Amino acid sequence: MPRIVAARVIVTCPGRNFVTLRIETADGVHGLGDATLNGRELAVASYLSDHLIPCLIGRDAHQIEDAWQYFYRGAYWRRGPVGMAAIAAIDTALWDIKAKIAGLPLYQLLGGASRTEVMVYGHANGKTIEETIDQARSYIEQGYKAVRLQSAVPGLSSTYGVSKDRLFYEPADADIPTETVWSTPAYLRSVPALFEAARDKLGWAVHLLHDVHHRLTPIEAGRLGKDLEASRLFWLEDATPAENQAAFRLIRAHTTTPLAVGEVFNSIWDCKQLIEEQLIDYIRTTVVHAGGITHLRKVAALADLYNVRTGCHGATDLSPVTMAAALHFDLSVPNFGIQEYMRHTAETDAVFPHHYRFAGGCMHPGEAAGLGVDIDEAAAATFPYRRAYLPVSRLEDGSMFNW
Ligand code: KDG
Ligand code: MG
Repeated sequence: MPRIVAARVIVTCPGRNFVTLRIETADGVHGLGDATLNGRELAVASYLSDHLIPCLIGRDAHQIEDAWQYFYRGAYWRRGPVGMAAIAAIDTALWDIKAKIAGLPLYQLLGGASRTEVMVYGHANGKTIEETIDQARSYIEQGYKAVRLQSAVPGLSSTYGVSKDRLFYEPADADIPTETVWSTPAYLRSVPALFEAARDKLGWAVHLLHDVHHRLTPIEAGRLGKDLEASRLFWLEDATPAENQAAFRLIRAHTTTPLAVGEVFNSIWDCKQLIEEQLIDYIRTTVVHAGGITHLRKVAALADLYNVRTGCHGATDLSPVTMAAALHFDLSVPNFGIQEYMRHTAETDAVFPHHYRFAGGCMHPGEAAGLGVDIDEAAAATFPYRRAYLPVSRLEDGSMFNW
């Protein structure tokens, strides 16, 4: 058996923080797993180093399901973003090792390719509708078949999803959270106009997506979905916070705009009702935040029974290790829908050399054995951890709101 003899956590900040688990077997095979939880990175690093790694040493690296069950059931305290990101990192690293030992790209172990490539969507945003549409046009020129549109809300000093930088969007921008102000009425007035103009200028061949980022109540979301129906969105994402899964019945009753949810979910239990009642069209859970490849495959299998497709989260706070793992998953899973793709910076790409590639609006994980991604530890060591938080959000009267 490939016995696990060493495991350690590498924290690096090539522009933003990433937490990576590296597991090694007695034969010198190593595997990587992403454990990054934006703004709470060191909590996962400590959970792994102080509590899970000591129980990992000596185990058979091939027993992936058993390791998953051991750390999930064995904790007694189940689920939660910290614990599930740590389990995800172990699970991903063990799949990487198994595929390397087999000498195959991971997707071959997941049933093989169900498609030749994976459709991704890019992020177009701007301070005005015109700027956002111009940026969408440049994505289309690069071959993208799907683009997410986010435009600054008139009257607000900042809007989530709208970057300061032309190429890269990084919301974790301060060592104490930046306070932002939110107005739902201003937002609801602005979005339909954005999509009407986008259809007018960009036509109908491109898929358009939009992220509400948990800012609405169910009835507001129902109204927005209805207002956007004529623009035929690919999806409307995270319309409301989804702790209350039943709330989606109300949204569903009012609109045929497809709904996507789940980037913050960490287990199948968070989306069980949403899927079983067909309250959503796309499930956004991904490898790092939902217990790794092993658990994500169970989410996808449940979703497949109810015509729900996958749409994995792929923001820049998910490291290239998650990106690679997600692409192997996407290529293999029967009910794949779309994959989010936000480009990492050149520094991040240098720390995590990888085989995945983009061409013509689609991606492929490559044919290297394992995940096809590594970490350059010498480069990683030159970028020490820097505390960085996502902003927080308040309503105009000062009440705390959802960011
Ligand atoms: O860490 C938070 C980001 O991952 C999130 O704001 C990005 O909503 C997001 C998305 O859809 O990519
Ligand atoms: Mg989102």
